[in-house]
Amino acid sequence: MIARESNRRLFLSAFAVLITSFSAVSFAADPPKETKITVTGLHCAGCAKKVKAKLASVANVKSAEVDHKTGLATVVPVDAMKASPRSLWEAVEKADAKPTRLEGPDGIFTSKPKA
Ligand SMILES: [Cu+2]
Repeated sequence: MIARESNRRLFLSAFAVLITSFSAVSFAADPPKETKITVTGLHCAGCAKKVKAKLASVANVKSAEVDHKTGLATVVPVDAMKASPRSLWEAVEKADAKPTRLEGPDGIFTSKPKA
């Protein structure tokens, strides 16, 4: 009885490991659709709103959220589309803020992307 219970536990934990590795693989194979931009120079909610509006007006952008406290902007593209990292970077600059890092489907940038 005890042996059978521990076998069951062993089976369940092996199963859990299998499921975990499966989800890790599918996560790694699926690049992020969102773009995260680190922005400096956001002093208040008004600054964040300005950046949000500029980001939302970039082609293929569905929505944008900007948090002035964390300095993080999150941009969601229209389904199956990609927003140009360069255009997003420039949108932040046009809102009088300074992007320092951009991470999205095209990679990680710490200076203005070329495309
Ligand atoms: Cu402000």
